[in-house]
Amino acid sequence: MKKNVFPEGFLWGGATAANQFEGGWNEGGKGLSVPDCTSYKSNVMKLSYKDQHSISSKDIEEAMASTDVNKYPKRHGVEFYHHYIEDLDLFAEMGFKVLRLSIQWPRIFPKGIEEEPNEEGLQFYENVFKAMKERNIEPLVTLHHYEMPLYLALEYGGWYKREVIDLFLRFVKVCYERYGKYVKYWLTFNEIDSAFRHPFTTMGMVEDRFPGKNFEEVVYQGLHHQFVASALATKMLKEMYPESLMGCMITKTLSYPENCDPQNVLLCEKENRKNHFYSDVQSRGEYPSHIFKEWERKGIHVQFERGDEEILKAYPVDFISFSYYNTRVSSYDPSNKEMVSGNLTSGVKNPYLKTSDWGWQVDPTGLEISLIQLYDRYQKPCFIVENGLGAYDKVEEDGSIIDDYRIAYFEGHIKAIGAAIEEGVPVMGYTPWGCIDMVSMSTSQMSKRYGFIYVDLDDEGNGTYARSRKKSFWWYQKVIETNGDSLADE
Ligand code: BGP
Repeated sequence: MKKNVFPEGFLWGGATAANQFEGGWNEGGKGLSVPDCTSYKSNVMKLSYKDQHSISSKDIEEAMASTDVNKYPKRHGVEFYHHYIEDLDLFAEMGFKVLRLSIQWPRIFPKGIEEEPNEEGLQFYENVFKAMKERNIEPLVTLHHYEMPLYLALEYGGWYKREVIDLFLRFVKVCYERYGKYVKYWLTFNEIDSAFRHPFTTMGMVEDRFPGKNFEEVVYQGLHHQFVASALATKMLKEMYPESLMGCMITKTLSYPENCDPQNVLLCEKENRKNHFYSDVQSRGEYPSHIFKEWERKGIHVQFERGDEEILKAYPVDFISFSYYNTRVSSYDPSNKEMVSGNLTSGVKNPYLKTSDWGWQVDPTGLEISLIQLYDRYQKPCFIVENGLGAYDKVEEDGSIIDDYRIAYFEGHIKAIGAAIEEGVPVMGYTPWGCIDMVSMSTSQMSKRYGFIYVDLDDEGNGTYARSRKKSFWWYQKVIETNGDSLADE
């Protein structure tokens, strides 16, 4: 990589989500959130995908009756709620220009249906935004990062009920009114495409609560409501803060064909197109025709109300944000082939790639391809709002953590971003996931660590929550200080 590749004002920083980071699950008037009910299973790595992620009404009842924070680790997160000054100081020391964080809906509207917001919850985020301003850290706010009030999941079938759009917009309006002066960059739904991978967390939907219904149709209906809500939240932002910017957020699951057999290439094309369906709706403002064809084939009916299509068209997002962890291989005949998993997907192993401790395939070049693909498709600026390596870290006797594997991972991916910029892609910024260790979304483990900052806490909830700097902390500090030039060739 050459010097001076990253533009002036490039937004270097890190990414978090309240449900994995914040803790304070029953403090400050907060209501129960969907992820407060996802449990840690000590044998999680041995379980099948289905057993890792399935949730029933019975599991939820059990969770509601329990005050255990170690069985439900997202309840304690890493206690940002009580450590936010210390954490923001550490981010500022690294030189962060931006911090991605989410506002938990049930902290502001505990059940989601109240007429008036919960002042204590509002005040908490206001304190955080003020403290960020004092440290010159720009917020990038996700309005919905798997954090629907549990009440709505149980009483409304999550996003299945159309009324939820209005309830969400009530929450969004309060956020804009109170925080609009601090926040310029917003995202509506985190990884909106995860609706099918984990409908409970993304949509507040539990399959056993829809007896006799085609659950795929139910999820598509909820998704349509989220698309409409996203466009209306964009409309409201433009009316209240015309200078502010709204982004969509997808999981970029780039697929490669297994080989040049046209059948594999065709399948790969279709898989990539399916991944782009979500950003197509949010950026182009219309459903791609292949989705209507799919519904026709499957006999799926999704109810559109009058005006929905106009709303989607009139209020597309300003920029394309995405998470990027791994790539996939499309094979029309996957039998007898080695399989790998990654970010709640699985596929055939790519022989050219190494895998992480959790079996996710590491592929920096795929990030350059993804940026080129997304920019060519939408011609809108791109923002990588999640990327990182979940790994086991070892604390040495002197307390240091030598995470050279993480440094190597980031070096490869940041150079790939530089290469995409050299190819003409406008990239707004880069916020590595879990810039401080936090509870894993998929496995609820603490041992799956992504951070530049270590948090003393284990999978069972033992630890002091003390923060310490890993070797990558100073490495990233240097990258930011030199605007990426520390990685340039001599
Ligand atoms: C994304 C989610 C994050 C996050 C990350 C890493 O899909 O948006 O919330 O946690 O993946 O996944 P995990 O924590 O399961 O390793």
